[in-house]
Amino acid sequence: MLKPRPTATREQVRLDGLWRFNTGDAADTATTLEAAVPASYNDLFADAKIRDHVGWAWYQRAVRVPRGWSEDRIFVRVDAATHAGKVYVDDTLVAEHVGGYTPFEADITDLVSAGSEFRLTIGVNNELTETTIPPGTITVDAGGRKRQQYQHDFYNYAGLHRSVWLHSVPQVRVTDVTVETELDGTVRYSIATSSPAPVQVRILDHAGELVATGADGVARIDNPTLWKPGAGYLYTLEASIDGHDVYEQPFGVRTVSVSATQFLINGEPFYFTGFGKHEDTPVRGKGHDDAYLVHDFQLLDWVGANSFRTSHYPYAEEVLDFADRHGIVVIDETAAVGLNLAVVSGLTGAPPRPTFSPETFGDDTRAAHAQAITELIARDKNHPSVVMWSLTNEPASNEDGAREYFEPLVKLARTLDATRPLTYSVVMFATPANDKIADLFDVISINRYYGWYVATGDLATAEQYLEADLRGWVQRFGKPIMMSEYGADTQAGLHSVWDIPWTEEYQADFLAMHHRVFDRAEAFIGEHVWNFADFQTSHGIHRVDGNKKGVFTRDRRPKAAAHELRRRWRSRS
Ligand code: BDP
Repeated sequence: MLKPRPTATREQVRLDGLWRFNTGDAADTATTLEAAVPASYNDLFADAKIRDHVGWAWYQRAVRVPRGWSEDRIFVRVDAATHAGKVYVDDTLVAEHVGGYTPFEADITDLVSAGSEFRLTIGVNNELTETTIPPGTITVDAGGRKRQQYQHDFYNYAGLHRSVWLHSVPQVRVTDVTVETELDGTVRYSIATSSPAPVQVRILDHAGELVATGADGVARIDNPTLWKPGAGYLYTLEASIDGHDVYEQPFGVRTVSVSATQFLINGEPFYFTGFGKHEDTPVRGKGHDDAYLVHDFQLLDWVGANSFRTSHYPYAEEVLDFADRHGIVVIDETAAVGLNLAVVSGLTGAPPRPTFSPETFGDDTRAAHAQAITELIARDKNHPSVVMWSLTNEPASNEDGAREYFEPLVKLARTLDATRPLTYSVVMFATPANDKIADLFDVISINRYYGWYVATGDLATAEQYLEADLRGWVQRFGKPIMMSEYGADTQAGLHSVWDIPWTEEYQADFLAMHHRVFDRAEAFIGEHVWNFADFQTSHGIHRVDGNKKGVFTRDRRPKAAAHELRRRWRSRS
């Protein structure tokens, strides 16, 4: 789906700000509550009923259509309604969408008119079930109240997490653009239109100078400036339909591939340094915030990180646009986190249920997962910063049924995008001996907590476990391997002269131990620490006001480990 962009033929109004808000079965025009957009609604109000609400919540406001739009088609676009959304123009339902981190839109031209006002209502549902991505379970307690459980630790924030737009497009228009590049400057593109129409293509450089024109789906740039990690040079593909439309699609000239045990960007070996992140800040929850966007990228640069993973869902498009411009490398993940019922029994002691079965995660879950992959690739395919798709985090890839579940999804992702490698993050219980799906993927990304959940406080034993584990994957699969999660909860300000878990010294020593092992490992292509910053979680005895594995606190102050990482990563570049 094309991102709305201002061009000579297209205009946008961003509908961010304060909207009337209520929870319940229907929008309530008498409500006195107002909610900020974009933001999660959970932490805005001092009301536990709203914070713990399970079901629909409603946002409503008046919108005036700009006077000059009478010849255009008019759309409402919702960048993210987590986890499902319904859009009404006055009393007419115009769009419904399931999936909390990808955009959807509706053509509302026939219901509104230029210069006049209408009532825009958006319902947002936060329920997670066995057929949503991510999955969860809803129970009803003794008082008749719905309770939400899920298999991931981060808090189930909900609401309008990203911008809502009113935008105009011409009647005859470009509806999709796909760009693929080669290092010699060959640009292959395909363009879809709303009705058959000839499309002219021009390629402009960063300064807006014409550098190539397209014919039959190909354009050639002489001596292209490549998009590189650390140097995000962008061109623009301008697609126009004479007399009707112009759309401008930024892109970078770069290639990505995997060869034997290396990860190559522009044919050169790339080593990932960085983090698994979250979209998570105080008060706003998962709401996108440009100030945190800028600051987080400043901190990535300060610490010497060249990359991050969008754990555990697609991030706001603004984040990827920023990464494109600044040369930060991204592993782009679907919201398929928690396809693992053994994790629940590990935490609660409940008898294990098989993860993949018709009663648990079966065909309907897989259909939702396929939709999540399709929408992720459709949205993010043109971002040069995105070098790999992560199809899922920590599934039960060691259990029966995993291969049958994942094989069609891997095939689907390869059909939708043949240019990017695929990976998934491997859970602790899945080992080189019992994992059933790693051979289907290009890169093996492993999440391991030796020295934290296993061999807690014993870094010498942890070091042996880690080394044996890494060696096992290389021996069985012979593919590039990276560490997609390793980390230790750390209370900022807690210190000790001994290796005591939760202290800042322990986190730093824990990371140093891992780095010694990585530096000896074969086929090893990168290190992503868990996590960039502390983040909010659901309640539980395993967390104290959230997950504290951040190298930065939730308000982005460095712990001692951040300085350690900075010494290591900055000396590499
Ligand atoms: C891993 C998950 C991650 C958690 C982390 C942890 O992938 O989302 O936050 O463990 O326990 O299993 O800190």
